[in-house]
Amino acid sequence: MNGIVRPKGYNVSWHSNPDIEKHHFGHAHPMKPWRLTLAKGLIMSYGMHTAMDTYVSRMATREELEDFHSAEYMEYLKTAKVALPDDDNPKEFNLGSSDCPIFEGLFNYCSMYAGASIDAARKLCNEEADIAINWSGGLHHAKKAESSGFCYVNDIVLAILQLLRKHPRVLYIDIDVHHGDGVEEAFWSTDRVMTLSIHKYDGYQFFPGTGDLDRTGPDSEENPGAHHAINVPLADGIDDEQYVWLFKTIVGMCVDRFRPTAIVLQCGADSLAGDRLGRFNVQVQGHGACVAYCKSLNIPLLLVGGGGYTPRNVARAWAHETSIAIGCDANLNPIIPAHTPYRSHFRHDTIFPTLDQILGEPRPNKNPDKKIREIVASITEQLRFVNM
Ligand code: TV1
Ligand code: CA
Ligand code: ZN
Repeated sequence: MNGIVRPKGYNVSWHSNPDIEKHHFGHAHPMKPWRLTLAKGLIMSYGMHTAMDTYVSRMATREELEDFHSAEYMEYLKTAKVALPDDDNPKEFNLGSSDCPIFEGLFNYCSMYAGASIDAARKLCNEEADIAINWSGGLHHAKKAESSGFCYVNDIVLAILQLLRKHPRVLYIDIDVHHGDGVEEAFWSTDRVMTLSIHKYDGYQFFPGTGDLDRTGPDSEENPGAHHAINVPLADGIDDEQYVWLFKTIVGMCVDRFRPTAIVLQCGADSLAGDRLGRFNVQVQGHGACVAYCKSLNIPLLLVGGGGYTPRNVARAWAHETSIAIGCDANLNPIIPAHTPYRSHFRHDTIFPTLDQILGEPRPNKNPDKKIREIVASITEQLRFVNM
């Protein structure tokens, strides 16, 4: 079976729940929890579940959710009723917008993906796992009392709050194509969390419209969180070579300067080529190289999902990244096993469907190397203000 062996003395925990996958945001909505079913099918057909501690995630409690979110917002989220299309929608807490619809089972969906991230963080705190994985999490836009950009509950913030009980410093890294604004804002005023987001930024249009290079945290004498927000704004079409170089260079500098004792990596797969919403040219290999680099730092690592709107490519990336976590990536046959559920979804043209080849028109690369080097220079300067 593809040579999957459990690594000795190294534990990976995998947190998932099939109930999460059954929710629907609505007919035309790009967020499809079903992509998690596709990813799980791939992970299991390769036999990777045998090399991990697997947990069926539970629902987060109200108390746990209110570690970050306001009680009023959580009450509204729990009782919000699915609106009829012709209803005059009040949109309290931004709920019921086209991005954040109220759908059947919404509160259960939110509690389950949050419960999985909280449990995953606790596995790291108890040293029961070296890497903990929740592909259903990573919903980085949610605010204390507001849903935003397909995100209702911020499982990442909740997980980092768990890590902070034990860990003095947490580095948050976000490779989703969108700016990780909700996590950045939540830890805006503390020097115990450094946030780093790489994303598409065009000044105004691309969601959420924030994340320019000079957004580094409120700069004031009294604020310990000043300079602890790092933003890497990019243009369309960045390729693997530039992306992976930038990632390793900047994460390397942040680790040297900040010395995190835990890392949370949001692995949003909408930074891949061919994504329905994203505009980058990153391949499964390049996306995975970011995960491999974080693993190589030998710091407790939490992997969460995030965006990703071309389901077959999301499944490819997260299956590949699961194999990197376990350390069996080199032993995988790139041809997707014959018994994989929904295998036909991975087929393109006449060739055998493979794990790492994604289909997508390459987009013209609008990122000159000079610009990439200027970003690194600017962050180098910023990090001089981070004192440990
Ligand atoms: C319903 C049906 C909703 C079709 C939303 C794309 C849709 C989008 C839809 C969409 C869509 C956005 C905005 C809305 C500004 C707002 C999980 C007033 C084809 C982490 C969230 C992107 C990304 C939100 C989430 C963005 C994540 N883009 N079709 N909505 N308007 N919203 O631009 O970071 O990946 O697009
Ligand atoms: Ca990002
Ligand atoms: Zn995204």
